Parts: sequence; C-alpha cells; structure tokens
Amino acid sequence: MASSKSKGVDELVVLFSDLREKSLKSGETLEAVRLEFLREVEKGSSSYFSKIREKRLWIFLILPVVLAAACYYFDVVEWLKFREEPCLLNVNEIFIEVTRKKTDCSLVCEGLTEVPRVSDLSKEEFVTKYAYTGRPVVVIDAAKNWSATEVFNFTFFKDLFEKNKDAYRANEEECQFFPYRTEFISLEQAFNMSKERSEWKGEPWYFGWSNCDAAVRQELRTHYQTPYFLPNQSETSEQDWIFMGGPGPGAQIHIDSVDRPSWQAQLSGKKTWTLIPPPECEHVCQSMTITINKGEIFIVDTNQWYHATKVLPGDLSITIGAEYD
Ligand SMILES: O=C(O)CCC(=O)C(=O)O
Ligand SMILES: [Fe+2]
Repeated sequence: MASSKSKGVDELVVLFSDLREKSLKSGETLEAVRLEFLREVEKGSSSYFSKIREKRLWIFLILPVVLAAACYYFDVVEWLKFREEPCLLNVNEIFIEVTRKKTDCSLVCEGLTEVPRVSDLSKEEFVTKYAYTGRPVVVIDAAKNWSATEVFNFTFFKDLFEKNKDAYRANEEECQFFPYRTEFISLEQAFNMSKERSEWKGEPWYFGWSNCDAAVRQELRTHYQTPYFLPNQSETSEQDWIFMGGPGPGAQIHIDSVDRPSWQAQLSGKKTWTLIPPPECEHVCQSMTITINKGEIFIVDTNQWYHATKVLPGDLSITIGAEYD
C-alpha cells in the first residue's frame, strides 16, 4: 500500500497533469492554467495545497524536485523564451516560502477581519500600530494633494524614459521589470506598445517596474512627497516601484522576499488587493480584500502576506511606492 507521503505526491502530480492537460486541450493558455492552480491555492483548507502545506517539511523537499522535473519536461522551451513564470508554480515562490521568517500571527493579523481605513494618521500612531507590525492599513488622505495624481499617465512615463534613455538600461541592469501577463520583455518594449493599445483599445496590459535612474527619480519626486505619517528618521528606499495597467487582473498571488515593508500610493484608478495570511497563521487569521482609491496610500508588508491585485473598471491604475524602514 502506498504511504500517505507518496500518495500526496501522486495526488499533486495528478492534479498538475490533469489540470494542465484538460486546460490546454480546451484551448487555455499556460498562464490560465497557472491561474486556475492558484485559484485552488486560494480556496483554503479543503484544497490540495492546503493539505500539503500542513506537511510543509516533506513537501518542500519533494515539491521543488517534482516541479523542476515538470518544468523541464513540459516547459523548457517557454522557460528559455519567457523566463518569467513559465511553469504552473514558480519554483522561486517555493524557495521564498521555505526560507521565509515565520510570521508572528498575533502581531500581524490575529483578530483582523478587515483592513482599517484611517485619516489624519499621526507618526506616533503609525509607528505603534502599523509601521513595523505587519498590520495593513489604508491612509485615505495621504496622497490627495500630490501633483502626481494629475500628472502621471502612460504618456508622462513614456516621455520621461524616452528623454532619459539610460534609464531603460538602468532598469534592465540594476532594477526589475514585471511583465505579468503581457509579452513584453523589457520596460522599453512596454513603452513602445502602439498608441491604440496604450489607450486601452487593444490587448489588455498590466506591468510594473522599479526605477534605478537618478534623473528619473528626481523628476518623479517633484510630483510626490514622502508620506506625511512616516517617522522623520524613517528612510524611504531610493527605488520607486511603479505598477500600471487597465481594468482586469494585476499581480498573481505571491509573497515577496524584500528587505522591508512598503507603502503604495494609488494615483489613478482603483485597485483591489487580496491578502492571504501565511500558512502558519491560517488558524487564527483570515483572508481579506481591500480596494484602494485614487489619493489613498496602502501600507502592507508584502513579505508576510500573500497578495494579488486586480484593477477595477474605470481609469488606468497607476501606483507608486517604496520600501521604508
Ligand atoms: O501593485 C501590484 O499590482 C502588485 C504589487 C506587489 O506585488 C508589491 O508591491 O509587492
Ligand atoms: Fe508583491
């Protein structure tokens, strides 16, 4: 009789191949297959992944091997072509999960049923309640007066980068570009999409990047300030993160491995975040969704919450953010 361990692996392999085969046969793309799998992850305790997560130790030893093998057999070509998330589950995500510092559930999420929305937040209150606890919060009056809410749009960013061509190289060499579901392989390629598509009359798009160019940083910072509730001694990272795209899916569910918590200001459009507590907190914490409106700032520790985003119907969503300490 098969042991429960090998049965678990068998179930996972069957789940992977069934899902993949059925979906591909019905004309789905690999990305759609991957999303379907992640939806299963989100379903919680009854899902395969939840059961598997209870057995973290062995699964984290075996799963990477299974996934690497699956990626090798099925997706090696895509892997070489697209590099960004070629397989059903990014092996890197498992690595992050295994190496992640375990969350202090009582500090981060216990008893939290919705993300608070506050205004007039003092530096003291921010520091004691939110800044370093991992408890998410929306500050609704934080970015209302920034000229970025008037000035930032697709053309503004495109022109800024075209004026500072070195900034494209800096992004490629020192910073990051996230194409999400698009075919773009660089920021330069993204900004060179057709005018029609940039105006949301063609293929949908959503992408994000971090900026490593000093001239671009200087220009961007004339249109926004350090959020008023950050303590004076708090340092905001030099790297701005910008995410931009129209209604529809944004970032897939993931957890990050960055150095610090971050703030993200919604400068145009509306974006909904899904937050899922890490596995060790599932028994005392719950998943939540929160919509961030134009002019609001969202504080979230993306190292402790699994998160996904979705742009709501209406204007293009543009956000800017940075890590702080
Ligand atoms: O804004 C988004 O769509 C995703 C942002 C994100 O994943 C992050 O800030 O860690
Ligand atoms: Fe993230």
